[in-house]
Amino acid sequence: MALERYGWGPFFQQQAGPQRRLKAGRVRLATARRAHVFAADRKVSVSLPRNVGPAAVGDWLLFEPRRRIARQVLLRRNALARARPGRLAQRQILAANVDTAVILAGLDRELRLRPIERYLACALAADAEPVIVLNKADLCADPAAEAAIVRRAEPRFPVVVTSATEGRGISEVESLLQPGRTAALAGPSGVGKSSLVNALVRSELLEVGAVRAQDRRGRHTTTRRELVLHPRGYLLMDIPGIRELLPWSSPEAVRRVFPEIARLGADCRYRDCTHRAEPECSVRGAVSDGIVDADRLASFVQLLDEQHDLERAVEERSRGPRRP
Ligand SMILES: Nc1nc2c(ncn2[C@@H]2O[C@H](COP(=O)(O)OP(=O)(O)O)[C@@H](O)[C@H]2O)c(=O)[nH]1
Ligand SMILES: [Mg+2]
Ligand SMILES: [Zn+2]
Repeated sequence: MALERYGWGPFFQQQAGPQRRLKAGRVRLATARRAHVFAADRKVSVSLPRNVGPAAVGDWLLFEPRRRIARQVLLRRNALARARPGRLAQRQILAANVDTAVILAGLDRELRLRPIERYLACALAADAEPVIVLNKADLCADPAAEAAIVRRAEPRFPVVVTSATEGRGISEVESLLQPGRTAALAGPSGVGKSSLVNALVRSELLEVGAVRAQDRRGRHTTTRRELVLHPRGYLLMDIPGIRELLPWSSPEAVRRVFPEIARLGADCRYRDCTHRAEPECSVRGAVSDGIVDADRLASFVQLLDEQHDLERAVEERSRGPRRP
């Protein structure tokens, strides 16, 4: 069926049921009141009534074809999400129904593993397959050495070196993407997400902004999250403009980002060891022995803290406002 090109499958079919009155569409981009969707045979813009609720890019919805009104946003298989900045307990969906999380870093500056770990916490919480892309290889003296560092830190995930502007490594990225499956591009502003989408589509579909020369940070040019169907059949989602990512993840998913630390933690003297100052901490022991990187442990501890805070905030919120 035509909808399968856009990632439709049994999970959504079951929710839609046998009815024929409503049509299904996948959200390409959305505002609070409207969603632009891929329907079976065309692109449609539909209104989003308040009772239907908000839709995120990548969501499936059912709409009345004549009146172009959405009637239901279908449950999503998964989502990449973060805590809304300044509102800890609120989840902001970055991309819905994602198969592959393409996590970008820029080789035009000092390599930082910490942001990659944050995006991994999002991806693994969603059970999306991570792919790490090191872009702007043309601005780096030794991209292979940088890639080796990332592969050593994250041996489980593919690491691809690209230059979106020079077309390098693009086919390797493409080899990791499959027809009917959705890849979301995530990473700090200015690393080249839109450029990579462009390089993959080989046309200037999205506006690409110039990096400010003095600080190399990208301008926030893509303010919309748009889903694109590539001629080869895979779907691409550009997640724009994230300055700081507080992953909407879980302590359990964070442990999966740092499996070697989680494993070592089982040997700590205290079951609930935070690996900070407790005696007989096997994780800190491994840091002393040079087996675990101290910064990586600090990152683990911080991400875990954040997720515990998040859990508490959500729990408090669900209990409602406190009485004086
Ligand atoms: N030299 C170089 N510049 C790049 C590369 N990829 C992106 N850029 C530039 O970096 C800036 C930000 O790119 P953009 O795709 O908008 O980043 P985004 O914010 O992640 O979407 C633009 O000026 C791009 O031309 C690359 O591989 N090499
Ligand atoms: Mg962009
Ligand atoms: Zn410990």
